[in-house]
Amino acid sequence: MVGMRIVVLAGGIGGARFLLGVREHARSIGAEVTAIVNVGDDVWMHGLRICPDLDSVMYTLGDGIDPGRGWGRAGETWSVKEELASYGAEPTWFGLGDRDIATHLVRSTMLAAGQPLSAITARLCERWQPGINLLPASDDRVETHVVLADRAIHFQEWWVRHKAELPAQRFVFLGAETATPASGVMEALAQADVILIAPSNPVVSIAPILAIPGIKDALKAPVAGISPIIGGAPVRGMADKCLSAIGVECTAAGVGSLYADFLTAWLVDPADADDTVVNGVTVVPTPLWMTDVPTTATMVRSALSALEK
Ligand code: FO1
Repeated sequence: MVGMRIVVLAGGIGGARFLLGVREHARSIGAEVTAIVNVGDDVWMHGLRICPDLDSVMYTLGDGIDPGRGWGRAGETWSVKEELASYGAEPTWFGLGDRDIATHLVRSTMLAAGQPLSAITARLCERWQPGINLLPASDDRVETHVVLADRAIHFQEWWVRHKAELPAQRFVFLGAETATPASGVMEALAQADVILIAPSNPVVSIAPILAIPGIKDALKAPVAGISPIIGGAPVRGMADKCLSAIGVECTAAGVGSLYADFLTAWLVDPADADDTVVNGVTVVPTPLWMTDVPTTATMVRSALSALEK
């Protein structure tokens, strides 16, 4: 008997932490997990295709992540980065580690040979064994660019070089209109018993997934979202700067309103329980600090039980 099928929409660092808990809970109930991961952060750097969110999830679940950074490899060295800087080869502000570069070399070689990103990700996961199905949201190029007062820059430049301090007027997901869901994405959503929205950045991690035609309409199974905002502040990253850029308040209620038209349940931290109402959505107070994997697994259990009612 095939167990429950859980599909998770996720971004990078927060999404990866959440997926550790999803995998743990899934193992305890014999469920199968498919993560549909954002590709909007992806970027060409020094001739290599870098997929930060896919790599954060793959390294985290494969136990190769640098736990402090939440991105890149543990035990990293930076010789190539130093050599590139010695050549004055821009961008010097983006940290490419020597071990991490091997991932980008394998990916870029396979892209050059015409392989789709979903097949490349599967091949990389043969090594990392994440224990879940890992899918890019699209095999097409969809890139988040940030529109400033005088120009637009790639999300990575805004996020890493400028630490999201340049006022963003809006975010554009270049290529989204003509992109199609990656191989396996629509099947996973169609067969899902439940869908979880990870506590990722709603503006630059979840929105680019939903912007790919067909995906949002395919969220037919019961959907539980986990608020990335606790007590009016993002758990990690700079979601507050992204939310203000699109005129959404940095609260559990604000983010819940962004997902309201497809949410069944919205998990909020008890700190936000009293002032979170999302029309037509069941608000479920649950401790949301992902302090360790068992705690996160408990959060996942709450999300699933909220969908059983
Ligand atoms: N984030 C940084 O703050 N500084 C970096 O130099 C940096 C390099 C980097 C290289 C590969 C990679 O997969 C991720 C990297 N990140 C870096 C993180 C990345 O910018 C963000 O994690 C995501 O794009 C946002 O979720």
